[in-house]
Amino acid sequence: MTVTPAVSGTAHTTLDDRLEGVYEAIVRRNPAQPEFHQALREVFETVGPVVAKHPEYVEAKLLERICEPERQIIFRVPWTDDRGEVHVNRGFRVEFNSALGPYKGGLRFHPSVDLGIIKFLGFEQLFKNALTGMPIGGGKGGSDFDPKGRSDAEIMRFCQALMTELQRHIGEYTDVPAGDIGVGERELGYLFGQYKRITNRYESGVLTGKGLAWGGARVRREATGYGCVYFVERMLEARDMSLEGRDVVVSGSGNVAIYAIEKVGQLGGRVIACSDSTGFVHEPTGIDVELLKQVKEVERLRMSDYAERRGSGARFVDGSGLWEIPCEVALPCATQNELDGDAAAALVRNGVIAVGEGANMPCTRDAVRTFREAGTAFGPGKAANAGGVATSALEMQQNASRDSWTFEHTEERLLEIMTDIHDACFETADQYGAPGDYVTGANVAGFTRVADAMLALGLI
Ligand code: NDP
Ligand code: 2IT
Repeated sequence: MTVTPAVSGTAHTTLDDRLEGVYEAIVRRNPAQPEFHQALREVFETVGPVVAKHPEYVEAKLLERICEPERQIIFRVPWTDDRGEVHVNRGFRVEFNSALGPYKGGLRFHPSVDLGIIKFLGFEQLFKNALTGMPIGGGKGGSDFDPKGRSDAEIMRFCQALMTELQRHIGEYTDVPAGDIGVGERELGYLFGQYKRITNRYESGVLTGKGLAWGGARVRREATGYGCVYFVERMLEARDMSLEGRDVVVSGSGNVAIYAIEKVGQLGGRVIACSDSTGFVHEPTGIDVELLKQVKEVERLRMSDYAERRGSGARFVDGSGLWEIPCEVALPCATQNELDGDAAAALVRNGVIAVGEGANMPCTRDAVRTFREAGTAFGPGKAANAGGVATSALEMQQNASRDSWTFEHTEERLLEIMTDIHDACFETADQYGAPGDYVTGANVAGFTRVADAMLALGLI
């Protein structure tokens, strides 16, 4: 499987008339949700040929139905801080689509969370989950709660308050949340503890990303970052290249970033920079991933603290500029729209050959266009970061059978799944006349799986 790295001409910028009308109507009906519109637009720009080939999709108003979540839940989350002061946050769970299985997707705690953010994430999740080939539908949730600077006791009380309402909407066969930004093993523990208390059920399959001692699965913690690097390795292989000896820049320093950095090292590459929301560390000899885990996961400190501990070889730079560091592979693993057109142009100018979206929609539309026109191997998030949710589905499988797999076996399954996703995207792009264009491949393959299941289930 080899491809010439040229996808120019496939970077669609206009919508078919038929789709334009549907898109405009959805935007009018969902005002002030720019991230949701952006995610919709990207899918609409690539599924035109599928819709043209399937009149039954048009007749059944599949697009209109897929873009309307099955259920959108918004609720009050009152909690008290350590001084006894009362706070009121907003909780969300958007149950987007259950044609392929129970709603599945993470919970995000970040002050920027609003309905539009959760809807964009839920919409992406739906197609991502379909691409995994596992029996999971799409959903997403979270809160505008800001965990930064909060004590452990405050985090626990907030999680308990959120779950007091969320518990009535979720369940092993209904909706299975997991982590995302600001939600990791600690938060999932408090959430699971409260669910268990209220329901009086040890229902392991209601959440994924759990700790190993209480129903979790090996490799879930590593899965998104590892999976993203496997996906990039497959894209490089399709061009007769590999990660070996390559300089890589990663954004973020959270769950996805840390394990992407670890896997790049295992495959012979070198991560020379990573970041947090305040700035980045540039370390030309390579980020020390064990120290990074200690600083970020154990001590919950900042990248500036990492640089201080590393000494003179590592330089902390306040603010932006991460993507100006010359590298051959870029892995945006922090948040949406963190890499814009100018950053993409700088990366292309400096000779980037592959980009894998570890985060959800980290590249702006301009950035994606720049990469596609330059012929950069570009792995969109719904394909490249699907390893996390795929391993969540493996966790559900282990919970259902009360089994616990080894690290090696689980990682092998992850590798197979990422390879299958790569191949499905690659082959679909080929079939639709856009060789090497993983954006078209991922959107068309994901959309078709959801659309066919919805058709089979009647008017849902
Ligand atoms: P974490 O909370 O563990 O880490 C998030 C990282 O991104 C931190 O370094 C954070 O820096 C940085 N970040 C967050 N918001 C911003 C911002 N507005 N500007 C700059 N940097 C920011 O989250 P994850 O690693 O779990 O998630 C990262 C991305 O990956 C998200 O897009 C998420 O949706 C996606 N994802 C996560 C999966 C998972 O299994 N966890 C699966 C698939 C995708 P700081 O600490 O300074 O805020
Ligand atoms: O964006 C994502 O895929 C996640 N945050 C993980 C979802 C999950 O259910 O494991």
